[in-house]
Amino acid sequence: MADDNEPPDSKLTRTKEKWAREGRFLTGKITRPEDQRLPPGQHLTKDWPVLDLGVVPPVSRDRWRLDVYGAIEHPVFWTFAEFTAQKQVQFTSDIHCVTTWSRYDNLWEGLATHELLAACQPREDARFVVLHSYDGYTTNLALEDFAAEDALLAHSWSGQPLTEEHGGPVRLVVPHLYFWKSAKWLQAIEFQTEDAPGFWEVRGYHNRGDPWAEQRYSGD
Ligand SMILES: Nc1nc2c(c(=O)[nH]1)N[C@H]1C(S)=C(S)[C@@H](COP(=O)(O)O)O[C@H]1N2
Ligand SMILES: [Mo]
Repeated sequence: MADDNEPPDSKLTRTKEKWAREGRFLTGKITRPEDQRLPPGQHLTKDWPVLDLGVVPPVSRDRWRLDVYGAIEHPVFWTFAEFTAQKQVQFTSDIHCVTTWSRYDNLWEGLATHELLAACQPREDARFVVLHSYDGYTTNLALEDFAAEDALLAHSWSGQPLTEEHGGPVRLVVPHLYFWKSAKWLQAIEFQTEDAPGFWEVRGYHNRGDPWAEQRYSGD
């Protein structure tokens, strides 16, 4: 009989343990005191505005594919069913849009980015991630920001499938950065050794986009 106290000894488990020892991918504190919860220059909204390039790409769950490639040991190519067969999490987090609205307590469900990293295993020299979307949008993130504890690839919001206007079937959610980093209609995730600014980042938005540092535009 298997000993319940014996941890499963897979390559994945060992890699995660190694990352935990190294503190790899940890970006620090997620919860903030209530008086620091709303970043400077933001106001709260109860509704959820739609912001994008104006074209909703027609991608049903049936036709959706996620392609993960680049500086990783194990490229991933998932259908929606394969994606949702991975370990699922529910995270509640706040949205902060660079256009100054914030929305509290959004309940997301999907795949934590650290689970994706455990599956694809970034190479030692991987430092950056580019998100590619079905509408042609791109955005770039440092690997540490992508790997934040509360970041996920979300397929549901408030217990319902993510609507197409908000990026369904699947969008990224990186709560600690401005919302333009949270790519809707996610199609591919590319791991890179060099940084490659995305759609808004080459059009004057800040490369990182930390709301508490008001990193709205390049030069801020
Ligand atoms: N694919 C894609 N993702 C995108 C965008 C876009 O145009 N295309 N716009 C970004 C911007 S600027 C914002 S503020 C949020 C808006 O998400 P929402 O419409 O769900 O509020 O999506 C981000 N992700
Ligand atoms: Mo935005």
